[in-house]
Amino acid sequence: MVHQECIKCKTSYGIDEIVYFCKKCGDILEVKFDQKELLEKISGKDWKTSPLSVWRYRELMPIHETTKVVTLNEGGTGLHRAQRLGSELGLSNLYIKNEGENPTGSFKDRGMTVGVTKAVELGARHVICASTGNTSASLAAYAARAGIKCTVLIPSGKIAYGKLSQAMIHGAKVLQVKGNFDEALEFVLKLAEKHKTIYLLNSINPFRIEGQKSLGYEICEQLNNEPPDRIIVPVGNAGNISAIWKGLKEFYQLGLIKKLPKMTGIQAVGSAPIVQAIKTDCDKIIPVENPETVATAIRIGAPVSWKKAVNAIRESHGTAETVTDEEILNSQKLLAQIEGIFVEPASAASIAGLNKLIKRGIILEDERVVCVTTGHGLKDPDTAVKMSEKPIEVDAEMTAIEEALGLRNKVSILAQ
Ligand code: AN7
Repeated sequence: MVHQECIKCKTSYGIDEIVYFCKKCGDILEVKFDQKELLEKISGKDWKTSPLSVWRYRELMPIHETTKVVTLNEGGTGLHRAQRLGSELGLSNLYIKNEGENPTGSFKDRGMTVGVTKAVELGARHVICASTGNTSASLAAYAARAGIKCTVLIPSGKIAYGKLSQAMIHGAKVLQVKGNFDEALEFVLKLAEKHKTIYLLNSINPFRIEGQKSLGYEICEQLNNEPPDRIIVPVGNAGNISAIWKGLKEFYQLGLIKKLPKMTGIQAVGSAPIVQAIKTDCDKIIPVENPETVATAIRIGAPVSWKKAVNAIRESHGTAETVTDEEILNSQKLLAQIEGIFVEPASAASIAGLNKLIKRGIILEDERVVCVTTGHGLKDPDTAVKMSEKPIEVDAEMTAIEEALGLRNKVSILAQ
């Protein structure tokens, strides 16, 4: 039977029990399916009959059959062959899985459609999260869709404007905590513990991870069930890389794919506790007290799902790498300018990481690589404007416009 299970001591909890940490050992939980039951559920099922989306995989989601789902058509994002970027970086088979194409502009929607559906199934009337921006934007939208109350705690000053505007317009109660994301998360964990009517939807909630695992399924299906050699993911709180790995492993266990990609996590230099743990082969992370990076989405010093992420990277024989703010911004610009894909800085960390790993000789020219770009560029317009060529102000006159475009001389020569 499908159940929630502690990742450490394996204590089991029902899927209708509201529990965020193991009551015995305090570790985090994951949803576990019975292998046989899953095989029965999907046997004879033709995946191709419904469109590529999170709910194409309904049988693989821990939601009761009769439950009405809360959806805005999430998932089914493009997997774009990036030939020009590939040859620029020295790779012949590069793909971009562009999660900015989701309803609220980030991969978080995959988790929220399942998480908020679960909340409604459990009878919750009030949902909450702490967020660096995208989680709050997504939760606010899905809570609005479900007609339930939403509260979000964000670090003051440091969240991108696009994301803040989303949380606000969807009617969430927005609290700007005078502190960083990690402090905000501590408060929501305590709030959910203390006030049982508030349902917590950070990625500590294993139902969110279930929705996000569809990202792994989709990559496989978009490549005709021949997974890439490597998937590169920006890492913050570490839910996404863990979720993708869970999805890939399930597809493998179901016999749908024959090999597993190397999971590769990228963090910003100023907030890289997971990279540190991987590089020093350590079994614990050392939280970063004051995380800093231009990629505010991944400005997280104490990732709650670090253990799952470290497992995913080690089990898959992948790796982890840091990138500087400068490398992130250069990659964001490059992707926008030679592939036409506009992503937010955190997302560009995957491209910056790829570049670095190719230069270091860790990724070879013939590897098939998928970079996940996690959020849309319009989430953070300020950063994009700051780093781009400024608009040229001109008089409303043809001659001035031609002059600005360098067309003035040619025209006058022709006119003579
Ligand atoms: C664009 O919104 O944590 O490693 O509170 O918005 O699963 O945390 C955002 C994370 C990568 C990192 N890219 O994913 C939040 C939040 C973007 C993001 C991440 C985030 P996780």
